[in-house]
Amino acid sequence: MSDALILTETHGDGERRTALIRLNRPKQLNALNDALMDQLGAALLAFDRDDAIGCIVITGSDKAFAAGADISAMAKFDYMQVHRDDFITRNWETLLQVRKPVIAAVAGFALGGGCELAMMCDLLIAADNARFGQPEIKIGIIPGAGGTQRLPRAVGKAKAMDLVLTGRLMDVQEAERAGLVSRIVAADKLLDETLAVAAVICALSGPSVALAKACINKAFEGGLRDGIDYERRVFHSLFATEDQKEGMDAFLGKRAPAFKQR
Ligand code: DAK
Repeated sequence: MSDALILTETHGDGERRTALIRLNRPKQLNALNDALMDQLGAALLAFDRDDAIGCIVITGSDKAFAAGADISAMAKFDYMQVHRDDFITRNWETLLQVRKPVIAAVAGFALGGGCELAMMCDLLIAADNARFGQPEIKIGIIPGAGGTQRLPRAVGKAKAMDLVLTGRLMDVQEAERAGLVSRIVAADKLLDETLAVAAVICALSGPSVALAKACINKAFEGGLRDGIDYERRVFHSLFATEDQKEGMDAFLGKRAPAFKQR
């Protein structure tokens, strides 16, 4: 499918593999449009349902993770159209429904909607040529896919204001220092290093990984007391899993755990 807007493959040789999704509009620096986001959402939900998949990676090209929402598509929109079509909400946030970990492997530009997509992921592993920004202000709009909310939570108010109000880009070192990026790796090792992290996650207990992700998202999205209460309920519930028994028995028996994913 040469005109596919995403390309998918799987990696790994364990019981659970990693799904790799490549954004595939190279000539437009992976600018995001409705059709691409529909395909991305469908692939994410299918991999989330697939018991043979333990972790999902989203990546772009060497030059761009994604340079933002497609400006040529947006230029024609008017208020009633974006309101009526529920632009963004209808199909751009499907990623948030995924319970398995999703890693963004970012090289090159991650701008506007591309930076917002990366911020919706759970881990962000970046090549040393990655650049991040919310430059929407330069084209007369503001971040509209969560950027004004997730960026300050990730990098703090001062830096978020600086980036959003000036539209400047930040390099990967600044992004890592500020807390947006989990790890920086050499550009030519981006996929290898990301797939290695994904393989570690795939070998763990899927239920506890999914619930750990849900708890951290509570911390990110809500208040402290609600988050602690939620964590406590989830923590208790893990004692109903076979993997908790196995993990602890294995530790006490000084052997590797054989998780059953239940
Ligand atoms: N959209 C469409 N095409 C894009 C694009 C984009 N965002 N970014 C790049 N391209 C296209 C260029 O037009 C060019 O196409 P051709 O001229 O070759 O046909 C091709 O990709 C290569 O780009 P350049 O020639 O510009 O490449 P350079 O290396 O010189 O520059 C760049 C790379 C990333 C610095 C530059 O392309 C750039 O500044 N791009 C725009 C970045 C940007 O402004 N991103 C934010 C987009 S706005 C909303 C919710 C969310 C959003 C909006 C509304 N609502 C709820 C209503 C989100 C908005 C955005 O993301």
